[in-house]
Amino acid sequence: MLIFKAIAEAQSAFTRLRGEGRTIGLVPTMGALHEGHLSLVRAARAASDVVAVSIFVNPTQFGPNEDFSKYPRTFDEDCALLEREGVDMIFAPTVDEMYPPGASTFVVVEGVSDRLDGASRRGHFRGVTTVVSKLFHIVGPHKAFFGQKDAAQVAVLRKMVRDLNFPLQIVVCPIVREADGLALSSRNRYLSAEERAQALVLHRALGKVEELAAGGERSSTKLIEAARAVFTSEPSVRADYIAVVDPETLEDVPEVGNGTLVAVAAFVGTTRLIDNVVL
Ligand code: PAJ
Repeated sequence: MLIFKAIAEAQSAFTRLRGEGRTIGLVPTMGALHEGHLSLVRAARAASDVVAVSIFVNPTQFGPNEDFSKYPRTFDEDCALLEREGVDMIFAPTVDEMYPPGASTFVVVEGVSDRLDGASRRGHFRGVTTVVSKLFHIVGPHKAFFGQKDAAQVAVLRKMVRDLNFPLQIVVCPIVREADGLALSSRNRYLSAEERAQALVLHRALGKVEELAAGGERSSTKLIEAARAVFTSEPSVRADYIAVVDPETLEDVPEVGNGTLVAVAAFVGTTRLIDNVVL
C-alpha cells in the first residue's frame, strides 16, 4: 500500500496507472474510519483494479463554529484498516498542500447546495464540491464511491459530475448501521453513553415514517408531524430538520412516492447527527 502526501506524486502515479489501462476506484473520506467507510472500500475493491482512499479533514466544509479542530484524526489506525482491505493507495495531503496560501477558486453547485445540510451549514457543500473536484482531478478515478448516509451530499455531487462533465461514475452504497439501528458516523465517538442511547431517536423517527408510509399515508405534512412527535419523546435531542424531499433536487414534496427521501438531522448534546431513509 502506497501513501502519498504530495499532489504531484499522486497525480503522476495515477496518470501512469490510467495509461496502463487500469481502472481506478476512489473512496474520499475524512478518516476516523469505521465499517461505513469500509463498506465503500469493499465496493471499490470489487469494482476496480486499483483502489485509492483519500483521507483529508477538509477545512473548507466546516463552519467557523463547527468541529474542524476537534474532528477525530486516527491516521495510523486508518492505514492499518485499509491495508487489511487490500487498498492500493492512500492520498493524505496536508491542508497547505490542498489549499496553498492564496488559493481562491471554489466549485459551487447552486440551488441544491442550499437545501437540507446546506441550509443549516452555510457554505458546507461549497467546501465539499471544491475538495471533491480537486480529488477527482488529482486521482482521475473511473468510479467514485459515496455513502447514502450523506444523501444531500450525494445529490450535490451527482449534479456536479453532470454539470461539469467529470468523466466518472458515482457509486452510492447503502447506510451501514449498528445492531440497534444507529447509523455509523465518525462523530458517534463524541457521544457519551447517555447520548448514544438518545441518538437512537433519529432511527426511531425514520422507522415511524416508514411504517406510516407503508400503511398508505402519503401526506408529507402528516409524516413530518409523526416524526416530530417521536423526537418529542427524547426532549434532550434537538431536531435540526425533518424533511420529505425529492432525492435529486432536495426540494420538498407534498406527497411521498416511490424513491422519496426522508432525511433528518439533530443535535444530540453538541453533536450533530444525520440519517435518512428512501421510501
Ligand atoms: P466522511 O464523513 O469521512 O465520509 C466518507 C464517506 O463515507 C461518505 O461518502 C459517507 O457518506 C460515507 N459514510 C459515512 N458513514 C457511513 C455509513 N454509516 N454507511 C455508509 N456510508 C457511510 O463525507 C465525507 O467524509 C466528506 O464530505 C468528503 C466526501 C470526504 C469530502 O470531504
